[in-house]
Amino acid sequence: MQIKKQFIDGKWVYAEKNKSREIINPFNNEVTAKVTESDKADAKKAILAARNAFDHGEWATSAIERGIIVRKIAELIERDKEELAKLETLDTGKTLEESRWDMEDIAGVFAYYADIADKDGGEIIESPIPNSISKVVYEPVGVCVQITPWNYPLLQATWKLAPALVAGNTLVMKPSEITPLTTIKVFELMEEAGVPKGVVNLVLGSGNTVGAELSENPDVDLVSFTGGIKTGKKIMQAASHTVKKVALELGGKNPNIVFADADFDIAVDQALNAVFFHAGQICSAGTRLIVEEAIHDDFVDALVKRVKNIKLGSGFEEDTEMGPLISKEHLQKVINYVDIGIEEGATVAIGGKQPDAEELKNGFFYMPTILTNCMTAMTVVQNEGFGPVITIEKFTTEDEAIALANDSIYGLSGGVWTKDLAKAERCVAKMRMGTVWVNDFNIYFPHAPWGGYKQSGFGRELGKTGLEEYQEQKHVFVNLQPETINWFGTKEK
Ligand code: TXE
Repeated sequence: MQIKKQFIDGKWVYAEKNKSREIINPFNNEVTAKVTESDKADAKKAILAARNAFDHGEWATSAIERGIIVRKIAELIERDKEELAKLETLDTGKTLEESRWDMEDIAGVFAYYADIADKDGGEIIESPIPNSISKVVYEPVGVCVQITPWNYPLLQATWKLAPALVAGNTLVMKPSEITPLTTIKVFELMEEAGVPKGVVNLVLGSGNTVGAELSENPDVDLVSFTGGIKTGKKIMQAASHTVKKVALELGGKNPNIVFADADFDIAVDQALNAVFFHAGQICSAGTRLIVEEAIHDDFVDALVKRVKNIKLGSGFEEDTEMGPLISKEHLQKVINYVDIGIEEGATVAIGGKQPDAEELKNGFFYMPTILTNCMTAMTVVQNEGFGPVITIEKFTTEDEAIALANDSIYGLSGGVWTKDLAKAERCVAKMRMGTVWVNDFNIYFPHAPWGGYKQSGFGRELGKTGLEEYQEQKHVFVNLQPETINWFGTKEK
């Protein structure tokens, strides 16, 4: 099996230490690919290449040129989207249908940033000082490190790559060591699109070695990270030594509030969609269902009835609705998580174990699970499980629903289901989350910002704010009629 290489300074190269890593198909535990295993030395080389390209290259000079190249990347992704979708399913186990949606979104994000690349050249400010010009211009931050997770490997990479490129930065990306395949392919496409040498660099390998070097290296100006909260804290600490800019998206435990006056069938249907895509491995999964007492029992019954029919299997099979979890280690984490919930008093309404089916035995499958009788203080309600698990809590008043929803260290997203839009607006105003959906869940698009309150992180991806993350603002003041001030040393001693 040919070993896939890293991309440094415009060249595909093996890692210094000549080690490699096997990439595992989570559906059957088989090796699908081998990739070179980068180390700290490779990270340093990649940073140096990005530094040189930024300090001595031309990438930052023309926003129009950058827009043209980023548009080309969007077109190439559009051209190769089926191949990319298959690769993503192979790597993550998610259904091909989901991977296809991801690729549409990914091409759309590159296109969105290509569109706005040259649309904001800065602004003239009304100067309070006569005969002067005051203007604000936007400049790239410099060398950006981008560390991405395994759940939406290419989507998360794109949310970082597209704005960073459009803003004129150079970068080093490190995808999750377990899902690098689509990111490798998109680096090939960026090369084909004509991104100049050294502007984009790709290192592969583990977080503790490569990731740590990238986060602390003094030649890096910004670290953008999507992943777990523990790793986010380490990165923030490592980056603090040289006061790098940091942007963190650290997941969530997202409340989904259903009022008794909501459209029952739609709310049931969407409560399932909110969680079970990609087996619940979504930072914004609505895993914390908060249901008004009057409809609680009927709601649980309706959910269980639907969950019974969810078809587990290979992401490549057309009738599969849910694939496996990403890895053996992650499966074990989800098993322990549900077990703790049961010990703490939650009731398993359905699921709560691995499936028995023989054909799923080699994969990392866990059954879609609903836990009732959940209380806010429970670990399963507070911690992000990142699996196909819904916890259900009850409420009786609007204030109680909001208090429950906000009782979390996280604040990424949440949902409210009601036909009373005034009530929805009252809830929205009090919910401490970066995104709140009313009568919907898990909707995102390139134009709107994405990111968290509280320990879900800081900074925003997507939208105009996503571009601003990668820009410095420079105030330029030009005095058109300079005069002496005569303050220092004018009085003879
Ligand atoms: O992610 P890590 P893990 C959550 C989810 C999951 C938990 C842990 O709850 O159960 O995080 O998952 C790199 N310096 N999310 O441990 O470690 C690593 O190589 C620099 C939420 O698999 O956060 C990978 O590229 N980098 C989430 C990336 O960090 C380091 C998505 C993410 O891995 C590093 C995934 C270090 N010291 C998991 N250590 C979301 N927000 O969407 C690791 N990495």
